[in-house]
Amino acid sequence: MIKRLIQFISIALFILILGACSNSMNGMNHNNMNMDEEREVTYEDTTTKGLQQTVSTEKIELNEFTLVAQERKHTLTEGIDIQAWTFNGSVPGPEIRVQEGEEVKIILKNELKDPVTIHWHGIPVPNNMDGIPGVTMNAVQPGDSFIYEFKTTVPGTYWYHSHQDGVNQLDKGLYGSFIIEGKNDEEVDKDYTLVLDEWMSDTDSDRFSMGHDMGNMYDIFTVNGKSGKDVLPLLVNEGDKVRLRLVNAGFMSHKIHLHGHEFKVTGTDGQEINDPELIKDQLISIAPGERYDIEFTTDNLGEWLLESHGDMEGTDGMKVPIKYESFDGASTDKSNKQEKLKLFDLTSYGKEGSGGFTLDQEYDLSYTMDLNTGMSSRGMVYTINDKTFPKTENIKVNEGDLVKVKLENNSTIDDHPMHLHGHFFQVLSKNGKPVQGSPIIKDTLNLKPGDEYVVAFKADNPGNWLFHCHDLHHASAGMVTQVTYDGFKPQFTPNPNANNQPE
Ligand SMILES: [Cu+2]
Repeated sequence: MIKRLIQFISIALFILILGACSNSMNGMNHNNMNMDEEREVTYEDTTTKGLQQTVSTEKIELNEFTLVAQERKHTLTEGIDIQAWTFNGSVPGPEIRVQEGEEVKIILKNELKDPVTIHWHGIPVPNNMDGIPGVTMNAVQPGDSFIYEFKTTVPGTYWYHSHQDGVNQLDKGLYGSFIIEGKNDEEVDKDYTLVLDEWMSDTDSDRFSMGHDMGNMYDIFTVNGKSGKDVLPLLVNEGDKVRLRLVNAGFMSHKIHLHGHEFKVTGTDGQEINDPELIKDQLISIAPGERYDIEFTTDNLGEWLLESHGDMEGTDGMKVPIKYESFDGASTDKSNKQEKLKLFDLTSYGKEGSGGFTLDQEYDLSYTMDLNTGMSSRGMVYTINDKTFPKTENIKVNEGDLVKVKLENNSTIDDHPMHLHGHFFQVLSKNGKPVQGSPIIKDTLNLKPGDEYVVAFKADNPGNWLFHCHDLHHASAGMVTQVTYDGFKPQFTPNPNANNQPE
């Protein structure tokens, strides 16, 4: 009660302060993407008064539909309401399910007070559909619309999110899953998508004065927008073949443990894993932006947990009950979130095959990206080859080039989940050791401190494409570069008044 009162007073005070300086804040303009300018965070007041409550996430199986960005009140769990920014009034936004090869047309309508865009994370779309303000389009202004059109060529698990001021807009809920069902997908009885995220229960003014690494500020972990006992259970029948599509929309890695069942990791980032073997009691560590598809057969009647392991304050909230419908006993399964189980190792899993690239073949270009953490007069910065965006050096390619990139994480404590837009890359080696087992094709690759990976891709999608860290606290503090194609001209004229904030 007292805490609520303090919270109320601090929010009220905050609104007053915000009111006093709102003119100067609204006047801020980041259109020239210049990191040298002092960055102001444009948080509005965080009350939920007068806002409509969120609805549950719908499934959209059409190939033409509208996504409306709008503000709502969202209940993470009983007693914890937050001001959310949503697509179609839900957190996550609609689960989009379309067929491989379909042409989709999506109308984005912006009913927020800030500009937004949509980026189709992992889907290789034409450059002008990638949704990057100031790079591929102008941010969609309040009251305006934008039409995205592309063909869904590669089946798999993807997601979409705003790429305007992403560090704040994703935090507020502007994301959803995007499933492209393949012609040759294996039939399953249940196909569930689980979108992971973290939230702050207390948005007091501390967050504005803190540095960019606010890991411990996120104290509520959610699955499909709900935490703890409000997470919807997954209902199964005995003998079901179940597919779970895990999507991490947050800024922290989560180690996920499936209780009571053997399972296979069948895909990552929309790409199949070759001949995956059954494993049990291994933790799938899923980094920001990554996806993992797992499959299991329900051969163990009862009620089981799919839970996050670790000892963060929010860990407890990230638990999904798996309920057999014919089971009427009491669940005997317990959390063992502190147990340090084996971490699933994607670099030695499944069967060898050809992914198209090898370490010793010839490449047209080789780049090195030294990822690091530094200090500047503005606070923490996250650098690529000692530079921050937009001063980072672009990876310049010609169409058709075979490109090899060595990524090194020289930060001492920060993970860097690096995401390349518009292309998949093949992971060839980790810490000097060639990848064993299945070829690994991804669009987001997490580097732990000290990690070094070599990846390769073919420059086959002309445009200007971001390559950045998906801990968007790091991206917004510098860790962004671009893959740029020689001779490519974007099909839009940057509007200096659009407040374009690509990172
Ligand atoms: Cu990072």
